[in-house]
Amino acid sequence: MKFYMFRGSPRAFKVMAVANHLGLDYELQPLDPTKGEHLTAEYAAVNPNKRIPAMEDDGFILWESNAITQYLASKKPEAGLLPPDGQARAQMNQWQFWDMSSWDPACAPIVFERLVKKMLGMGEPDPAKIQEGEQNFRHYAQVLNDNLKGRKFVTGNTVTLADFSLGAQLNLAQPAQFPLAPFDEIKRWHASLMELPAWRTALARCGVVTDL
Ligand SMILES: N[C@@H](CCC(=O)N[C@@H](CS)C(=O)NCC(=O)O)C(=O)O
Repeated sequence: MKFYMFRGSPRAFKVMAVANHLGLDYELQPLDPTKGEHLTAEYAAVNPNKRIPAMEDDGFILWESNAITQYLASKKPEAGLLPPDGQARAQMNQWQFWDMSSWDPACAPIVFERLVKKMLGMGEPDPAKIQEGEQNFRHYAQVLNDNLKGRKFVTGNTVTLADFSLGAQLNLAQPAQFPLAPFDEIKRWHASLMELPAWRTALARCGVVTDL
């Protein structure tokens, strides 16, 4: 199994962390965004969106990070990352959809302004975009923080794919200066994810944007 990725990408990180948690073997195919290696015709044949991550498993190709995590988890249902029960599964899906609709788009503009622009030589952060991004971030962080009250993990007391999906962006909290100060539940939860061996191994292999 092969994962196409950028080093430092939280979306690639979550796929790697889930594979680690499940004990699945994989190889990495790093692409260099500073050289536009994701924009080639060869890569467009893998992911026509020209984005990472993407996965190849014995000729089967899949893109969209959360879809890849579900595919991986379905290989090892006994691990419990993809709850089998209807309501528990639906709740897990709810948070993974919320990740794509709300949380990832709230985090990404701050990461872009503070980290990606620097990496790609695109100039200084735009203060107006940072202000707007931080306001949006606070709105969604409040939703997540409130949900985590009384729960160890996002959907209850066991870890699921929702934790891998939502927690991945927080690896960038310090370098991207996410305004996390009032959100103690999020900080507590992310610290517990950082203790997972699968999380640590993925961080070591994937790095963060600032390592580039
Ligand atoms: N919803 C997609 C987003 C993929 C995405 O935007 N990936 C970024 C890197 S983290 C990318 O490839 N950006 C390259 C570009 O926009 O040119 C997923 O979760 O897989």
